[in-house]
Amino acid sequence: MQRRIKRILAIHDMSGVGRCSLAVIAPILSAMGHQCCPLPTAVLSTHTGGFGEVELCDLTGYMRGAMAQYDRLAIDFDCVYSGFLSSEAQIDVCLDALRRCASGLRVVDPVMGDNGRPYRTYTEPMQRRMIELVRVADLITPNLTEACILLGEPYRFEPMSVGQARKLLVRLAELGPSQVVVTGVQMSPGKLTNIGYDRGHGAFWRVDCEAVPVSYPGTGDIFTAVLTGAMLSGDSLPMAMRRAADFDELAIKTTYGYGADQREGVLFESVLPTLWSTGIPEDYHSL
Ligand code: PXL
Repeated sequence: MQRRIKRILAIHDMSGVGRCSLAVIAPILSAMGHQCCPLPTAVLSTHTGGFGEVELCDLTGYMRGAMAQYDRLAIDFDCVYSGFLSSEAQIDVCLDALRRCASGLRVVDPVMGDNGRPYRTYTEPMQRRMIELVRVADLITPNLTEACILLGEPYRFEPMSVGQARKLLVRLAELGPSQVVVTGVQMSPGKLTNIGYDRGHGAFWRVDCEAVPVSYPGTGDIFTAVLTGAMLSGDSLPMAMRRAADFDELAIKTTYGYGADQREGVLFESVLPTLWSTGIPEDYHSL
């Protein structure tokens, strides 16, 4: 049955302060007209990026129970979208959820780290096993740090040529997903570029954004949420990439303009209404 409102199982943590994961993904997907069904991996007092000791309650057992109930009720999803995990065992729960969504959109944001460093809760086995989720995904959205972890390569944040960018995307697609987007790549001075590959169409894409000299937590979660919402609404991959980058860029600039505390994430609430625009993005280019 075609649902009028798409139902998305969003597997991510719920952090109380710091504007990341489900606290940004759920309002974004709702604003885009979709139903977000949160499957929280953990509840945290804040995200792990700069607030010191964090209160974390792992929900692996809860996740198993919730999925078993969805099974009993034969509840299906138009999209399963996984993100921040808090235990290695959650990889198996996600694998099961992704496999059961064979006719829907399977999105894996392999959240593991940023700026060349893994997040402190991500053990080496979790990093190694993330590839298992990538193998069953249709679309993945690593940042450059996560792309390097997936490919077992050292992280280098330096200008990338078109040839290097294409090769990176193809190697990630060879792991399984037919669509790959890598965020936060350096290709032109003063810009940050999101690069994409659609294996089915043999097409490579780039979407450039103005670089801001501050890095905010949660911007990757926001990007993947808008990208996923846009794909479910019928955008092409490059249109969805542009829509996601525009929203992120506007939220980042607004936050930077106010000089808000970096740890608090971006003031996406101020720009949320822009998601209601039905305009068709066009500022994307072949890579
Ligand atoms: O935005 C990624 C993210 C998600 N969830 C938690 C995090 C982070 C990044 O720091 O700490 C709990």
